Formats: sequence, C-alpha cells, structure tokens
Amino acid sequence: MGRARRSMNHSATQRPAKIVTHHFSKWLNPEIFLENFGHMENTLGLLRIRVQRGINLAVRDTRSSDPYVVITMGNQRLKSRVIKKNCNPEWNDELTLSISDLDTPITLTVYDKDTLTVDDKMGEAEIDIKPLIECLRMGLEKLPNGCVVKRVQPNRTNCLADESSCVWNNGKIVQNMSLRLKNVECGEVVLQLEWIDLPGCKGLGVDPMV
Ligand SMILES: [Ca+2]
Repeated sequence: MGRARRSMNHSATQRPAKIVTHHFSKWLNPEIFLENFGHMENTLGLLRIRVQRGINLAVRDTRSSDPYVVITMGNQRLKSRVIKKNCNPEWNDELTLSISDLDTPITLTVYDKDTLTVDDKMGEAEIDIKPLIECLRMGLEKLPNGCVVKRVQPNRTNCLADESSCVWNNGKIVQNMSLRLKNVECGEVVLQLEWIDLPGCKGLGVDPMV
C-alpha cells in the first residue's frame, strides 16, 4: 500500500502516462473495441457482418440441430450465439472483423452445438467482400434510401444462393446476401455486410484502386 502510494505520488510529478486508446473508445462500442484492438496499425477499417438467419439447415441431432455460426479471417475467429433445436434459426447477431488485407479469405462455417461430443459441421461458405469494396470506392453520396448500387449474381466462384445487392441505406452502403453452404446436404445463411471506417485507420481510399 505504502509502496503503491509512493509510486502514485512520484508519478504525479511526472508527465501522465500516455493513453493510447482513449480517443478510439469514443467512436466504438466496447464490444467492437475489444474484439479489434491490437490490429489497429495495419487496419483499413471494420467489417460488420449481421448474421441474420439460417434456412433449411442440416439435421445433426435426432430431428434438428443447435446451430451457431463461426466466421474466420486470418487469425480472427468470431462466433454467433447458439439457437437450440432449430434448423431455421434467427441469430440476428453482429460480428465485426478488423480488416487489414482485402485478399484474406473470410469463411463462414455453421456448427451444431453438442454437449458431450465435438460440435458437428453443418457446412461452410466464403464471404466475398470485393463487390462491396468496389461500391465503397465509388465515393457515392446522398442517394435515395433503398437505391441499389450494385447487383451480384450467383456464379461458380461465389457462394451466393440468390442475387445479392449493395444498397444505399441511411447514408451507408450495405450488402445483403444469402450464402449457399458447401460440403453439406442443405442450408443457406442470410447476412448483411457493412463497412465501418475508423478514425486513425487507412480506410479504403476512393477510386482509382490502390
Ligand atoms: Ca446438437
């Protein structure tokens, strides 16, 4: 105690310790901040993934599954909550990745939560953020709400189940997509992507491509 007090008194006469993180905390909710701090120096921005729901997911228990979503990018791994006994779950969870390299693959995997055994896989898909990034780099401003900026068709190289659209929504562009899960008999996941610029980060830059 005495030692601690001496130390405090001593430091009071010195310059206060530099608080590195403070000015970021004003801009972020604590959850995002804790998930992403540590990558800031190379970060372009954040990608918020709203994992909305699953459709006709595979059965991995007797009659149903207890599905949750895991999103991985490089060494980041984010999990949604578990919805019990439901192959058409409504997660409505927001998972936020810190993006430092636009070419690092983003993988979404669905698992069935089990208590006594290892969780079973229920398929996976890649999330392609390139169309959204292209839209953001157009530097668009003040479009009418709901205005479609870009449409992306399902093809062999993406995992889209249906046409996906990048839409102007309250001052931002969001991309709505349904992903068809691979390496599984059935199932789709519906989600929405949104880019978040961070103060102090490099950002995406506006065209031309950098
Ligand atoms: Ca289970």
